[in-house]
Amino acid sequence: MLFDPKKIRNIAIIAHVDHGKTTLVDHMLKQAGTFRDNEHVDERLMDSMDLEKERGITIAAKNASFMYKDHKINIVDTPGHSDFGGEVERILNMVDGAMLLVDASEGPLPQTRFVLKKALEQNIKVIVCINKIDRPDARIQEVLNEIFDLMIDLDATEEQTDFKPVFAIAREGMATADPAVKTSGLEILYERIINEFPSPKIVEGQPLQLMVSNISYNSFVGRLAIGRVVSGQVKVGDEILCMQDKGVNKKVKVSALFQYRVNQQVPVQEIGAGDIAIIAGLEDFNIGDTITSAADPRPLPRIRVEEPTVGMIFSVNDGPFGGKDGKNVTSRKILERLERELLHNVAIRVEKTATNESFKVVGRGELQLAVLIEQMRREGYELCVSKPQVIFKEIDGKRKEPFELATVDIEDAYTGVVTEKMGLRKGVMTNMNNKGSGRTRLEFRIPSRGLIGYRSEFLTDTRGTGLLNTQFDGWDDYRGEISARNTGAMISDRQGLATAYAIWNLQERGKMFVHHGQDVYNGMIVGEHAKENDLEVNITREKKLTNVRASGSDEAIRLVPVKPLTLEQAMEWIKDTELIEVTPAHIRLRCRGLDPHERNRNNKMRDDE
Ligand SMILES: Nc1nc2c(ncn2[C@@H]2O[C@H](COP(=O)(O)OP(=O)(O)OP(=O)(O)O)[C@@H](O)[C@H]2O)c(=O)[nH]1
Ligand SMILES: [Mg+2]
Repeated sequence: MLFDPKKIRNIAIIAHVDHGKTTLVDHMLKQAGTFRDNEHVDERLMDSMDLEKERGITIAAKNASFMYKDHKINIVDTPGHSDFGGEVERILNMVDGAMLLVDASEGPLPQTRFVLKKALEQNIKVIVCINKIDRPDARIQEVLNEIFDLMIDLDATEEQTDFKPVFAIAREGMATADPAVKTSGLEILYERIINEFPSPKIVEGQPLQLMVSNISYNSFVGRLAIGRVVSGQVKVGDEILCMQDKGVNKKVKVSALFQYRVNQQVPVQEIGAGDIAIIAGLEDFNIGDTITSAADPRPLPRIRVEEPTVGMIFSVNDGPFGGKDGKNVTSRKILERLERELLHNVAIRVEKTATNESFKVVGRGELQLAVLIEQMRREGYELCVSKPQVIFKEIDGKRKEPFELATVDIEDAYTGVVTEKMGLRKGVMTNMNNKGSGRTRLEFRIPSRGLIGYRSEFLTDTRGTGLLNTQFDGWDDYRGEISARNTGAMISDRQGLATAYAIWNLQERGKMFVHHGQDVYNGMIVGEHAKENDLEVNITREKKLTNVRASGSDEAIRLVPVKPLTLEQAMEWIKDTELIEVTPAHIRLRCRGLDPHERNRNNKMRDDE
């Protein structure tokens, strides 16, 4: 359907992680009367992927659309976690306005800075919304000042810094111009969206141009390209040209068209300039491609996103249990899956390695890679992955490494220990702000390398009360060695079943990873040795039976309960010489080389050092 572009608003919701974007979008859709009164609507409707529901975070940007009065509002919910920053960067291409949400207590955090910077760079109109004003620790005026300072810091124009904030309690679906006055809905937010965000800019009299900014899939028609129609219009049956990277052009016919109604894709016959189109018919395309008229093709400039900073080696599971519970286990299957990921994940790259059995996957952060591995696991893949490694660069003959801006928010009592640990990891404090409420905010600039494996230690050090946020902050001189884990591994020296008796004997020497009755193999890591060196152990040992009963009662076997390691815990724990074996049913740790002779050689080398 052709819609008057003046009545269209294309907007994105951007913020730091957990500041309430998805919750706000929920209420915006509901209050716009998009559901029947008795219709069941899931909470955080837009977080539709399984992993999003489980983790309570948004991973992929998603479109929706609703009507407010006679206006059509196309809205994109974006992820706030910095590892998924690439999603935000490409989405800003599709919109003319961005609603910046800021938590009334936490204030602007690293990802707030990142998304605001990207929006300002693209000259997108920003409306500031202070959310969660119901929090007992809300500090609205201070947060407003902090946002102002951030804008100045990012070289915002006078017009941009002269913002008029909205205040909200997204969870209650309420927005207000005055935090002291409660309202009963989001009226003011809708009004500001249609009055302050511009209608889409349209180049008149030009043929069809659309940049693919998002990708979706429909089991009837296949892969779908999503983007804003910059000029012209598109109809079912049209001949279009998909202009790809490196000058590759493909001519195809539009087989179907869809538009969003709330979060559903509904078929339409034609879509005009300014609106968001979902196009079927092209199988092979990528984010950043231009879809344009076949008769008069005109490419749009490609989007560039920030470079990846962390990589992991993904390889075939060549352990003795390989193929036991996965259905996709060959290197060919793994490569196919990774190539499929590249089609919609702009922030990930796959590089070949010296062998055909492994690939280097690079991305924005450990969480992004962990999510990919977790998805593959659920799809029946088996693989081994290495410890995450940062990517080094050579600039003017000097070795450079990625840095992060780490913001920690902790109880005053923990500033000592956190500062010390950050220092060991080559972090330099750049800011300290005692909020006077018993909590302190510290900022560090630290090599990304130093942060790998630090999160769980940070949580332990702050008794689970600390908040740690990081944001990529450019490349800088290599800062030298950073010491790794200072404990060894307990390595099973044979295949068999772990016994309670053996675990009971070993558990005082460290932390166990396996439980009684679990299958183990030669070279599998069954526990953490509290000392620095690795320890070869027989975890299958049975208690010797004797004819003579001991005079007293046998010592009771009390086992410390073992929680299976999660993928992320495993990623934090392992060293370069170790691997994580990932299968649909198990996360195991193992030595890189399973040959015991080789292992002994390596151990000797370590002892000599
Ligand atoms: N107190 C309070 N909590 C809120 C409010 N809005 C959202 N929350 C809570 O904040 C948490 C995060 O909300 P989400 O909507 O998932 O946040 P998000 O910004 O979409 O998070 P990501 O997509 O992962 O970046 C949830 O537990 C919400 O219930 C609010 O106005 N007040
Ligand atoms: Mg969300």
